Amino acid sequence: MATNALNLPENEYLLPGNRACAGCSVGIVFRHLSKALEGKAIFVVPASCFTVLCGMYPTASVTVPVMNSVFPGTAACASGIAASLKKQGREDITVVAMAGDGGTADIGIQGLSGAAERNANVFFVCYDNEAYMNTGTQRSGLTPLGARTSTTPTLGKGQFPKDMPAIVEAHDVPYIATASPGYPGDLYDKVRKARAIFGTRYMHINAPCPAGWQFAPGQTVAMAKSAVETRAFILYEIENGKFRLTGRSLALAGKDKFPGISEFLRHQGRFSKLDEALAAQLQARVEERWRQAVARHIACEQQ
Ligand SMILES: Cc1ncc(C[n+]2csc(CCOP(=O)(O)OP(=O)(O)O)c2C)c(N)n1
Ligand code: SF4
Ligand SMILES: [Mg+2]
Repeated sequence: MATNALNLPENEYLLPGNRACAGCSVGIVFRHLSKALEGKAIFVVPASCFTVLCGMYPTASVTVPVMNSVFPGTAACASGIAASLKKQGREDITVVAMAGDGGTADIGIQGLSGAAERNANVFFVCYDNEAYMNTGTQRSGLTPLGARTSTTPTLGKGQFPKDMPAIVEAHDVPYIATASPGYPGDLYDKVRKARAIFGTRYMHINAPCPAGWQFAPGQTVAMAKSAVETRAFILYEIENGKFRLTGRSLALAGKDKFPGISEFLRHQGRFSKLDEALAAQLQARVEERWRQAVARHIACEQQ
């Protein structure tokens, strides 16, 4: 049975109160991730909003071990810890490298690539808030086209984001998934699955950020859901090369009418200058990526 708010286990590894902004989605992500791992995990974290959320002993807000690593070394540190745990016969502990989009797709990408190529026994989680938020919303390789950031202040970013799960897939790793704090049951179930798999596992999580995207803190979950409803963010998993739409995205595959991308973006201050030309460019990309995802889902089902 799929996990939902009613049958989610009560164990908690996130303590009340932390230094993240009000309404930050990263706490929702960590809460469900750590529940699924039953706290049996060591986290390796580069500088990011998640470092701030975790805090420092003795006022840390999480009850799992966290090692702060240098930016480019996240996956390498995690690989070393995994090797050490193997030596000690403690492979029941999951090593989670958890980084933001900057720490994954830009500054940490070579370490991730090396770990994935070696199939190191590491679970790499990218929470994608779509900019370098911790240092004041600079654009990253995963910032969407047209989003205004402190380094793209007038016209917005001029490029589409990298397709990070596709980059990791090119390394032939055993498990890749996307997830959303708007659908924590789906996230939880995917972490449970990833936990039981040996090798490099990669999860890409859409992480709405009230401060950087400029929306009201109470709208975080609605924003995460809207990303999936408009198909700006697609929920799927790739297990040993087999692609499958999951959760709400699987349900949407049977529909032929969807809210437009501007339904999702018009509530975000970073897109306050969204015009028809930009909306059309973004919509075309959504349609193309959705078409590819549905076609791949059907093709894999028929195999
Ligand atoms: C090698 C290196 N470059 C730059 C920095 C400065 N820095 C600290 S946090 C941060 C932003 C990280 O962005 P992201 O990985 O997306 O995480 P977020 O802050 O958005 O959670 C940067 C650039 C650093 N600490 N080390
Ligand atoms: S800047 Fe965004 S991601 Fe960072 S703590 Fe604040 S809401 Fe969370
Ligand atoms: Mg970020």
